[in-house]
Amino acid sequence: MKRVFSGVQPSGHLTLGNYLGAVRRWAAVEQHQADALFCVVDLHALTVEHDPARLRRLTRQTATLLLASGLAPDVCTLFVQSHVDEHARLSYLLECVATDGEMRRMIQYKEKARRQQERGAGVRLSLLTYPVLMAADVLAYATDEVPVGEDQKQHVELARTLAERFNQRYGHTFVVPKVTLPRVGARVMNLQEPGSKMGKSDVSGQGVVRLLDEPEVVRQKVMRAVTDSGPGGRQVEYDRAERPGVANLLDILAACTGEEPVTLAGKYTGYGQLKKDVAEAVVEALRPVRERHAELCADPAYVDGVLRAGAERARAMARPVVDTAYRAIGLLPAA
Ligand code: AQP
Repeated sequence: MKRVFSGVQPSGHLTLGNYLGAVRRWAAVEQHQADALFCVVDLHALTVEHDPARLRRLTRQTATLLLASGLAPDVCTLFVQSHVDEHARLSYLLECVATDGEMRRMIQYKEKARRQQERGAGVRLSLLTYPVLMAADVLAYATDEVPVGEDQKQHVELARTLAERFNQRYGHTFVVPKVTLPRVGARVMNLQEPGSKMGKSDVSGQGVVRLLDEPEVVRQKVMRAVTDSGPGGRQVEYDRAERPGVANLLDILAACTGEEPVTLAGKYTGYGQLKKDVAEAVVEALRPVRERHAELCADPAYVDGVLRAGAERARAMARPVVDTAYRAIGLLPAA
């Protein structure tokens, strides 16, 4: 059976982008067709300014939301990254095969470093090395496939490069993983700035639909979404380059209904009805998640138990792979 690994950062409240781009598919498909591991990657959330109490809260909330989205602990392994030491152990070895230039080329590093500088904050060294830790997350489990949204594609490609380079220099140690993207919803854009992706650490929040937003808030955000004016007037057309706001709404509706964005575009004569339908489709898609989240919040001991068992299983899988890498690179095993 193939092995699948993917993660989500507890760097903010989970968004519709995280759900349509990744989590929904993990629950509906990946966990049933593979030996699947899903991880709340809390160490990654330390790469930008953070508040310790908020991080603890968000780590628990993220794990609870993953369960609420349908991850089933009897068919997949759900755990918190910092509970398994092997990630940090392997990351250092991979830093010894990665180069400084490779890190500086990462698009997400450039964007996040710029944002930190604009805020007057220093850029943490861990932001630069974050893709190496992500490679360690994936490689420690002999992962075959990494299902992610489009923004993470470059990082998975780096994990492939590092695995191949390590194997070539020190002998076959790592499985070389493949990235898999969803057919629709791979890149959900911010409703207020359709040129930028919908990200959970966006501070203004008006363009970001969060999984726990009340239905009224979801409706308001969708109804206020920026649409496009241009040569076609207010005609509904699916054109990502010329009409990114409308294309984003059609992509979201397509991801919720299973129809094609181009087909959907043909059904509308104006933006008003399109927005209403998108709002209702999103409210309905998120309703079961919000309801299950409320039930799970009433039973924190259950969530703790899932994470404890998940970390134990994950540790048992990662340790032999990481020990092999330590030996392969030339480190003397402890007597
Ligand atoms: N807007 C998006 N559209 C489609 N997929 C998305 N993902 C994230 N945003 C979108 C996918 O969700 C999974 C978990 O994401 P992550 O926690 O690794 O964080 P990220 O990619 O850095 O995304 P965020 O939510 O924007 O977080 P911040 O703002 O903290 O950077 C991944 O599979 C990702 O592709």
